[in-house]
Amino acid sequence: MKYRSTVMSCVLGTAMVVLAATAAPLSTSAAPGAKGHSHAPDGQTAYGKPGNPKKKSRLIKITMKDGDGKMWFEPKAISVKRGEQILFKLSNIGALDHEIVIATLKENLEHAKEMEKNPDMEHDDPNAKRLKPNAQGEIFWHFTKVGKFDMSCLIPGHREAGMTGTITVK
Ligand SMILES: [Cu+2]
Repeated sequence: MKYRSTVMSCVLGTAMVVLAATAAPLSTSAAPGAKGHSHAPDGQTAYGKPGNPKKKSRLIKITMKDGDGKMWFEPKAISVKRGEQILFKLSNIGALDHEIVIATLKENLEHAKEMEKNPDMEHDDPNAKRLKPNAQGEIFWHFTKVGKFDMSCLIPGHREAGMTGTITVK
């Protein structure tokens, strides 16, 4: 529930950016709520934007696993070409709930701290998916920017237990 209000504040933040831009087109100052991540009108972020299902995509399978005190994704490293749309087919074959959040490393580390305060925060954003054991899901993402990005499970303790990986966009 807490997360939804965070999303709302992000939406409000975007609205304020738009209003500020209308009032003073040359202003480049950040609006309140814009820190951490920004939401452009088309969902553009520092790590890309939600995919367009009408355009072609490449499928990548990611499996979530846990056992012996460890938790991880398979594969742990993914390589993408700039401009590619990726359909991530997610499968949780572990014994616990898991999630995957795609973002910059900085954003995911900040987000992880919020999650420690609000462990029940659930994600249903285009860049994130939470799955119960034996559940499957999808993320459809358009990698529009070159860089090295992070994919992590932000349920408290999981990233630390190994549930993190990298997405390199070339
Ligand atoms: Cu997890």
